[in-house]
Amino acid sequence: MTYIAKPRLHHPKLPTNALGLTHRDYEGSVSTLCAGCGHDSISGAIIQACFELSLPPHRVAKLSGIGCSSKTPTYFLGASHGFNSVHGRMPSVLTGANLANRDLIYLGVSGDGDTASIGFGQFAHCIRRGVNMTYIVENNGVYGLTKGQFSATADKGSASKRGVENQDSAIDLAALAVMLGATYVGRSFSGDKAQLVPLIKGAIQHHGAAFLDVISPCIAFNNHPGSTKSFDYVREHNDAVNYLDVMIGREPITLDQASGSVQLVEQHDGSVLKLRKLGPDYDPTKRQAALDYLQERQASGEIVTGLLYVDANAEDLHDKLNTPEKPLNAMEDAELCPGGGALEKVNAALR
Ligand SMILES: Cc1ncc(C[n+]2csc(CCOP(=O)(O)OP(=O)(O)O)c2C)c(N)n1
Ligand code: SF4
Ligand SMILES: [Mg+2]
Repeated sequence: MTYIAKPRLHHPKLPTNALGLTHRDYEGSVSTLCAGCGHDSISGAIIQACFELSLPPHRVAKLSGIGCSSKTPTYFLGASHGFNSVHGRMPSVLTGANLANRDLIYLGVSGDGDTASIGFGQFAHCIRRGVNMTYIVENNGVYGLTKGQFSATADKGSASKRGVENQDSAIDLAALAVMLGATYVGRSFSGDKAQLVPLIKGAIQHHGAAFLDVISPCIAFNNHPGSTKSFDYVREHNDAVNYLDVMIGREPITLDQASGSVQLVEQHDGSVLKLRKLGPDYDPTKRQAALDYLQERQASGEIVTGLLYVDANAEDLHDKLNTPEKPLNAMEDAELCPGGGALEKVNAALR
């Protein structure tokens, strides 16, 4: 329960990271979600990723919309900035915050209802603009908070808990993100922390729009036979194309697999993504090939997971707009308002 504070005491021998912080320093309030909800596992993976990256919690801004998924930022990174916005409006609030202060690390958390229906336009535009963020959709194929209606990511032919068949085509958010111009796109499963934690770490290190579609079963309304977002279905149909390691700074790169099955991708900030390739022909640096593979596997009922696409030298929105480095809240009056003369010049140029 969010009003029950977690005890501050912890075992004195808990491991610490480079900042001297423990895992506990990255936690939030006690979760109020149903016990066993996939979303709680994703919160655990975010905590683990931020701890391992030694992120200063006060440098992170977490934003969300409305839904069980959008409630989760309360359950991790309790010492970070947080804003629980309106249903489907997280992307525009995040874009505004990012434009005002590029120094923070932006984490957008949303649901399949929040992103693929009411917030669909917002999602598309913040991805195509290349806002520097990690955008995570906790995808359960239903509106969990409002008691289990099909969402737009529910597969055609999948059955609701009451046995009603979904007649509409599903929206594949990961494929759409690739198409819309996201420069880091991954898909994973809340039940596979070994794959999910490094994907989140790589997304946070990425400069540009990073999008993660995480299948996250709703145990209350969408975990029955006939559902294609249940724990059993995802385990049986998971086609993992790769597993990732993320190396920060000057960590030595060790190749523990045959080099043919390992792919190294160096990102903008010097971090290296080390991909243990499972599908030997899958190359995540090729946008069109990624789309073809996603559609081909989807047609045979498989769920492709792993790092699906990355452009390691991407530009973000600030690079495109050539905005000043300094956050707006650190500027003096004279910088924020150049005066009437400057306005007169702009107006004259438009006459
Ligand atoms: C403007 C507006 N319309 C509708 C709702 C009702 N509503 C609340 S949450 C939700 C859907 C949430 O689904 P999803 O984003 O998939 O999150 P989940 O609960 O499944 O994690 C809806 C339709 C609302 N809160 N605000
Ligand atoms: S209703 Fe579904 S999505 Fe919401 S907390 Fe319960 S299991 Fe999770
Ligand atoms: Mg949902």
